[in-house]
Amino acid sequence: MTEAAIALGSNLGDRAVFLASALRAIDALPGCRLTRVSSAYRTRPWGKTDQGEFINMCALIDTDLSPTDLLVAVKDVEASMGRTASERWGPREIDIDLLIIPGVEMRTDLLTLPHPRMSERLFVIAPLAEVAPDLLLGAQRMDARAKALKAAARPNDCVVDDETTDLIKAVLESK
Ligand code: PH2
Ligand code: MG
Ligand code: MG
Repeated sequence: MTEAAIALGSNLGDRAVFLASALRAIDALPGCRLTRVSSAYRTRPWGKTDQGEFINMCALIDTDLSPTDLLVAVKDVEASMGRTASERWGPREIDIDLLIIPGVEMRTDLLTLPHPRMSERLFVIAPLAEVAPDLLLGAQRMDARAKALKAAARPNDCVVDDETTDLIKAVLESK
């Protein structure tokens, strides 16, 4: 059994429903169990800026799957939810990315761990620091990384959305 940190994002359609459904589907995967879920954050689009605001979250899971099998499984969840978008950094109904599996460093055509661009992205680091403040990225703790990125951020780059957080938690608690 290993732990994995994952990121979720949505900026198309009913974002809260996509995120809650994705989390439920991940918890229902064979050999996977959701252990912690962050708040939902409203975040400014990064990379390609002329698109709608995202909602981002992070979660921790316990899994029996290998990193590659876990990636295939979460990509299946994206597909089963009707994800259509494919433009790089463009709008999408649901995006599920693997961030960190402690002790695993890998680089294949399919998967690089830790996620190669996560350290610069407040929309990934802020929710991850909430569920795993002492997780290390290189030599740095996630709470320290979040503090550094927040100090350099603009006011509405990444803000907790209490209403969406409560809505998603309610869906996850109703089995
Ligand atoms: N995902 C992207 C590109 N840009 N910006 C924000 N704020 N949140 C995202 O999840 C995001 C993004 C491609 O995966
Ligand atoms: Mg992504
Ligand atoms: Mg992705």
